[in-house]
Amino acid sequence: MSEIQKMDDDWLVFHPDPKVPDFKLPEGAVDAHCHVFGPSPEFPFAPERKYTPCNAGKDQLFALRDHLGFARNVIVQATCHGKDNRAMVDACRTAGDLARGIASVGADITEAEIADMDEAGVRGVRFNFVKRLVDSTPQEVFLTIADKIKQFGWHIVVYFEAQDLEELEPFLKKLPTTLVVDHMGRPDVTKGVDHPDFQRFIRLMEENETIWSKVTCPERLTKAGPPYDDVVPYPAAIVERFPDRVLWGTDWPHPNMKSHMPDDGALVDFIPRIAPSPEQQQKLLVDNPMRLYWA
Ligand code: 0GY
Repeated sequence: MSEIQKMDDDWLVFHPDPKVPDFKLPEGAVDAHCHVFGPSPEFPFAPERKYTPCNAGKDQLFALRDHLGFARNVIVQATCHGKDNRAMVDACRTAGDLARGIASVGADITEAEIADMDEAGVRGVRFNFVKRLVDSTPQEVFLTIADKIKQFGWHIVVYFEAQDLEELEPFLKKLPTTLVVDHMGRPDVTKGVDHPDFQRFIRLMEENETIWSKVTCPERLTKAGPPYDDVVPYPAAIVERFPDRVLWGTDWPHPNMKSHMPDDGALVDFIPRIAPSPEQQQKLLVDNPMRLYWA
């Protein structure tokens, strides 16, 4: 097996040789959270980026999809490309019906630009509130964008950390589309599922039927490391309570991972630990993403 490499600023390059998963994905499974980085110089990274990733282009993503046994991808615009969606859109166009995209846009986005991305397979925008990844955006800007994209039937993906939910909640409730929360709102897994922070997130989903969660990124949330035993109770609780509003993805190529680089095949093997029944797996991996992105 080739060795995992380090980037200059200490974060790791994606796993070069992931295992074939032991868990057999259901037919038509969707990797609903992954990215493409470059390759630069064809698709340069944004000047305002907070990190510079390795190149990880569409061909490598599609090879991983086939290796793991997925049928489709949802490619999420990463902050290192800012609002320049060309790499993501190009990957969607290449994949045709096998990929959908989530873009990052400004309030000046035009209807023609949205229509063009829609035609390429983009189905939503991402609002990022994680301070280490982006400079803060005024709420009016997000509301303007939301107003423009809702006419296309798009939805909004939001990325925030658990400690920020209390302050963000009133704003999230103003957004007029389905909301998909990245990585369960990043719970602190040392606190336990009964902690008020995680219970706030559960209550948010309970009270708002338009809010979905990606039950993703054990490798980011863990303190214990692989096989991520400390993370299991959090996604398992969400899948159990909200089986029709959950999505799963690899998060390949795993930006900003410094502690360890996950084996993507081992991440797939994590799925039956958080969604034990075949019914839950079918909803999580096929029915839910197909309803949200392909209907
Ligand atoms: C993720 C998580 C991260 C990065 C980004 O867009 C991004 O740069 O999403 C992170 O650093 O937590 O979902 O890939």
